[in-house]
Amino acid sequence: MAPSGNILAFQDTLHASRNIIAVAGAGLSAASGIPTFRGAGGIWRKYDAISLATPEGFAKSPSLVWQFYHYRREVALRAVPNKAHLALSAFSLSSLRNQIVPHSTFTLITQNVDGLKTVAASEQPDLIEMHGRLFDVQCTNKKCQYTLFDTTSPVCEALSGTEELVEHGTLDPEIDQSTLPRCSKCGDLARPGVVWFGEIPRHMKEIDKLVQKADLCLVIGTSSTVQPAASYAYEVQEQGGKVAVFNLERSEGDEEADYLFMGPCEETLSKALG
Ligand code: BJW
Ligand code: ZN
Repeated sequence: MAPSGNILAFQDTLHASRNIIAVAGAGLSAASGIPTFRGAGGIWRKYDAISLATPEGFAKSPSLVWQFYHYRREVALRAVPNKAHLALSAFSLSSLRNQIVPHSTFTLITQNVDGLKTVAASEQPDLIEMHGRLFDVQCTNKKCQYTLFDTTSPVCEALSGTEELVEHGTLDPEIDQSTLPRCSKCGDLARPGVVWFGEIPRHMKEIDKLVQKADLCLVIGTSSTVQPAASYAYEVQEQGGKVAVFNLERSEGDEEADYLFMGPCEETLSKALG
């Protein structure tokens, strides 16, 4: 059966749910001015994912990868949460949510690394950043692995101003490694604390438990092309739960959803959760 776009029917399902998860992607932050990865205007249209978002890419050129992530940090630092973040923040507050959905739990599992949901509310034990965080600076030395949450702008002097190169699509491969971000404990080269292709996402055990008990999965602003996040909705449905997709465009597997709300999630989400 084709997914329903009926918001009242969705709200009936929402009210009857007990363990709700949301799986979010780049579309959640698009209205805050943070580019998505795929599709029109997506980062992977301009830059090669294998060079910039794999451990092998970093090993080959830490300089190129740091310029890319420095640029992304600067964009995220200037961004403010949009209406979709605010709707999720409000819904995550148990005092507000339980007026709509009594005795329920809610966890936002985000693939986004921009930290924007974190900025939107103060009380957030229910946020899982499965692809890490842009502002984590992580030691590459396996024996150390120290990670510092650091919002310093720029993250190091050598990267200052290189954001213009990124905007023009020309990166400088020549930046000396010794001037790139270093571990504040052991002094070795640091890397962005994000999860690249081929790496295991964060908090997998916690996520698996949440997915296994979820009876409703909201899929928000993700192309649902990257595993394992793309499979959570399917798993929830397999165990008898419901799935609602909020996306500007059609996304992978959305024809199987119970509900499909096409349009900017900053509009559709506030209506659906309101
Ligand atoms: C809006 C909107 C608006 C816009 N309102 N909507 C072959 C087959 C199958 C799998 C694999 C394979 N080869 C390798 C794999 C695994 C691989 C994978 O899935 N690759 C596929 C691409 C094929 N996955 C991994 O390697 C992962 N690790 C893993 O699998 O480990 C094994 C393991 C798992 C579990 C247990 C044990 C072991 C790691 C994946 C890491 C992904 N990293 C990145 C970079 C992170 C750092 C950074 O930000 O730079 O994560 S890649 C990039 O894609 C980023 C995103 O989080 C991720 C997902 O993208 P997202 O968020 O969906 O963005 P878009 O741009 O794709 O979509 C945006 C959507 O928004 C669109 O639909 C728009 O329409 C919509 N939209 N405006 C509503 N206003
Ligand atoms: Zn270290």
